[in-house]
Amino acid sequence: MDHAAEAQRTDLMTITRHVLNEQGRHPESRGDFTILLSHIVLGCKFVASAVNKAGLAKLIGLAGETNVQGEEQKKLDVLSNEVFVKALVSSGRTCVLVSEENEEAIFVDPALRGKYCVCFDPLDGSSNIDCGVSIGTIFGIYMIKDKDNVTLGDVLQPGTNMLAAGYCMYGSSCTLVLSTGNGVNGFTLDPSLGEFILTHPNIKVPKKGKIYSVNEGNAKNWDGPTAKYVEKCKFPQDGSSPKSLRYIGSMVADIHRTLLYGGIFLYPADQKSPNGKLRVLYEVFPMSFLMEQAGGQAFTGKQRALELAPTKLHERSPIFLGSYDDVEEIKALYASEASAV
Ligand code: AFP
Repeated sequence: MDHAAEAQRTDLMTITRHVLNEQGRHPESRGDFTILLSHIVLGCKFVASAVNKAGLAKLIGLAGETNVQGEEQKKLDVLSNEVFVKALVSSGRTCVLVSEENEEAIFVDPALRGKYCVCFDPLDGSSNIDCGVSIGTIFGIYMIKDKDNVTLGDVLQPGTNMLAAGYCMYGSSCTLVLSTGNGVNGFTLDPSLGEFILTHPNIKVPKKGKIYSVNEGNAKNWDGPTAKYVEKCKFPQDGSSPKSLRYIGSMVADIHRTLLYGGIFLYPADQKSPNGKLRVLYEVFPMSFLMEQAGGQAFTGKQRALELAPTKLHERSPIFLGSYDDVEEIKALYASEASAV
């Protein structure tokens, strides 16, 4: 009998226990973050259950509304957004919320205010809902600067100020990946217990990977460095094997695979979308934070992604993120293009 494995199976590290352990590293902490996280976890469990039941409950289908980016909104998007906004407000620990689904920031009623700001995409990859592909919730957490003088500046902070970030992937299993700035850990929902259990401790992205992930349908509009990079992935000149292409079109799923298997995920700028597609506050920043915490890198084509200083809530940015060495290569291509000008 493997006693170590048996001990692990019966000594369950739930996400709450893990965060309480982390809290021990901050003696001044009063448990506010743990409470906030437990509300986020509740939102994730609700959405996981709704996603699982979607077909049965006939929740799939257009709600007849469009979101701020002009995309068709599905019922699950509306539902997930409502659940997260209510869970975050009722935690009593938040002050400003930014959701992909709301044009304006939500300023929490002063009576319910706490010290955290949360930027989130309640259901990213929603165009994949109808075909059962993995989708997810993405979130990034900041600390408010001054509780009595709350402004948009509290959420328009560079990603380097982020305290914690994570995502929950609703797929063949439901996995919540979290970093509080001390590495990255993955927790899988045990449906029989209703608890997220630590299953992927201390995730490290491989230094170099064998996979590239990009929407190649946009290739005709790419800039030089992106086109050269993808060409190198397919026809390497250094004798190495070509990389494999994997692209789901659901950022949570593509990043989850990249974190575990290594490689690079690209959503570059192109002639049609000079700022790329992905949103800084609730896609680029949280995923870049996680990737760096796992030992990888995140680059915009010009700078370290987390050093961007957003000026608009729904701002977009090109993004290249993944294994350290793979991102180094694309950085070198952009640097040589800049020096050639
Ligand atoms: P949807 O929420 O509209 O499905 O968009 C998903 C997403 O924001 C992100 O999750 C994907 O990585 C990216 O867009 C896919 O974009 P393309 O469809 O242009 O490849």
